[in-house]
Parts: sequence; C-alpha cells; structure tokens
Amino acid sequence: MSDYSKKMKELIKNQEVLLSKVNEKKLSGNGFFDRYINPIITANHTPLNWRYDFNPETNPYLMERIGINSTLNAGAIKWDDNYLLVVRVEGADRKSFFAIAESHNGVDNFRFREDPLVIPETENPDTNVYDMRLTAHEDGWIYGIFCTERKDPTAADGDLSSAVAAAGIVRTKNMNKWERLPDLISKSQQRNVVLHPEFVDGKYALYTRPQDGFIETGKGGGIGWALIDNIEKAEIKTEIIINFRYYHTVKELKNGEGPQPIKTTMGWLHLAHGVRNCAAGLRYVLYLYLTDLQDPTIVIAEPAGYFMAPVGKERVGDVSNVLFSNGWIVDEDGTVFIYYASSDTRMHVATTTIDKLLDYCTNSPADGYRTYKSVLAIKELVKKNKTYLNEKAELLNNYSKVESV
Ligand code: M1P
Repeated sequence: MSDYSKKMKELIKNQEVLLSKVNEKKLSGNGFFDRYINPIITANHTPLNWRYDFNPETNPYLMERIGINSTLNAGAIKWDDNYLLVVRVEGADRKSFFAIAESHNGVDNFRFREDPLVIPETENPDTNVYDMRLTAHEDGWIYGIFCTERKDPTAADGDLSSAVAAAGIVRTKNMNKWERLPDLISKSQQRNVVLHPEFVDGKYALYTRPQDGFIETGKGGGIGWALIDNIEKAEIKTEIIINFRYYHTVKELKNGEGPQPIKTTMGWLHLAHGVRNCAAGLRYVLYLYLTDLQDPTIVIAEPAGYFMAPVGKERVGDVSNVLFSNGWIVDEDGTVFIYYASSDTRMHVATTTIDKLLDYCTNSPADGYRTYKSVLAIKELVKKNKTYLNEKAELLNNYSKVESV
C-alpha cells in the first residue's frame, strides 16, 4: 500500500473512531438537566469529502483543501425517528452554511449527510447565513428561519465591518428540498426570529428581536412578538416586547428567543439566551420562561438568573464565555434534548424532562431585581426547610416512642 493510501486510511479510521464514540451523562448536580461528557458535533465531525481532495494527482500532499472552523447553533427536529440537527457550519473563510447531521439516540453518533444544504438566494444575495430555528407549523410545512447578513449599504467608505441582519425564511416538507420565501420585512434589523408553531388569531406569529444595529440591540427592549398576515410575504406591522431586558440581570445587554417554544399543560415553555457585559467581554447564558397557553404574549413564570451557563472547556472557543441554543427536541415520554453550542465552536447536548423544566420554572424564585430580595428568597427557603425538618423530627420521635411501647 502506498504512503498516500496509508495516510488516507488513517484519516478515515480516526474519523470513524470519533464519530462512533459513545457519549455518557455527566451529572450536573443542580437537578435541572444532565450534561454529557463529549461534545456531539465538532469541526472534525464534518465529512472528509468536504475538506480533502483524495486524488493523489491533484493533491499529492493529501492536504485539506477547504477548512472548517466550527460547528454551532443548530436547529433541531425529530425526523423519521432520528434526532436531526440543521447545524451552522462555519468554514475557515468565515462563511457559515447549513448542514444536516442525524443520530438515532440524540446523544452520540451524529453523522452529516453527504452534502451541505444549498439555500436558494433572493435577488439580494446573503453574504452569510446562520442560526436556523426549525418549526413544524400546524399549516403542514416545516419552516426554517435564520439570520441573513449583508454588508451595510450605507456604511462609510473604508468601513468594511458594518452589516445588516435580517430574517431569512425557508420551508420544506421532506428536509431535502427547501423553498426560499422573501425575507421578513421589518423596520429594524432582526436576529433570533422564531416561528410560533400554531396560528394565533388565524395569523402566523413570530418571536422577534428588534435591534438598532448589527450588534447592539439599543432601544430594542427584548424578545418581541408580531403577527404576520402572509408568511409568503412576511412583514412586521406591529411588534410588542413580551420578554424584557432588565438592569443587573443575566439579560441586561441583550436577549433572544432560542428554539421554537414547547407546548405543555402549564403553558408555552421557552428557552432563550441572555447577555451581559463584563471586563472579560460579553457573557451568554441560557434561561427559561413560561407563557400563557391562550395568550403566549403573557409571561406567567420566569426564574431568576440562568438555567445553564458555560462551564469548564465550554468557556473557551472562538467567542469565549458563550452558551447559545436554538434547538431542542421532546420525545413522547417527555424527555427533552437540549442542543446547545459552547463559545461559538462546538455542539453539545443536555437532557432533562418536561416535568423537571416546569417544576424549575414554577418553583424557582423570580428575580427580585435587588440584593435585599435575593437574600429574602434564601431566608424563606431556610425557614421552609427548618419547619419541615422539625416536623419530620417530631414525627420520627413520636414514631420511635410508639415502637418502644
Ligand atoms: O457570539 C455569540 C452569538 O452572537 C449573536 O447572537 P445575538 O444576536 O443574540 O448577540 C449571534 O451571532 C450568534 O450566532 C452567536 O452565537
């Protein structure tokens, strides 16, 4: 066997070892969810065929021809009994694209389909596309709403960074062929736009995130809500804020809807990201909130602080100190698979259940917005525990007295 063939075989073997690695739970300790030991999708999981030219005549050194930088921010859906992720794959050239990876059990063995997705362009071509949220809508289509980024046409000469963010819309019925609809028309820039799975007052409903600039949300007060007459010509006419940003909270600087909300007996369950600024830069964490079943614009529960924050190796990557999620899947038995990316670099999974998430949402204290209130919440819990433990001790005491008679 030639050296070339040996090297090629080695590459294929090493990747197979990575792809077939079994993933195991790592108990988190807080009871809300369990993390897993290994990331589920990294740049090294992308097909070798995307990166290498395997012809010794055109690639005598068997070098990578196309570099992949990261795999992150995946939309998720259960499809044909598989856990299917539409992954944001970022090339070494900084261009993100979408590619489907699937697994039979949702926690390991994710494999990419042969080709990345080709998203048709509109007359105004996207420079970059990313962060697709998948919604199986009651109209029968599966929609993918993603961020489309283009250079700001009003940028001053020499300013090669200013950009405009808008929401691009595609839909499919088979996860193979995607139809591109016109981009969402909005007065402000938009990112983190998510389609609600049901009609509301006969209209499509969108979670939005109005922002004054490409990065800064500015006067945009938080996660918005807009009803859309025609999804094929989607336009935001009226937008209200339903989940506000607040001073000195985990979402002081920005927030954004995560995946499509989950319908539960107690309300619509939402996963979102909150951002604050500190000396180390921006810190992205995940939080949960619950909205009313009849009127999804009314928040009925929201625990204080974060649900998940970056830990250990998750804290370091291309954009460090970031957890971001735009995909989750619920199994029929109530198990929830939360797909999240760490530091804009790799994908992970955490598992929990609907019951645990509802318990977390409805029994964890809400933010009191002041230290004094946080201390009162702790004192309240201490008092509750003392009362319970005293009663229990009394019961045990009485029981042992009866036993000894
Ligand atoms: O770098 C962190 C995240 O920043 C953006 O999110 P947001 O608009 O809420 O600040 C997005 O670019 C996202 O992809 C990225 O993970």
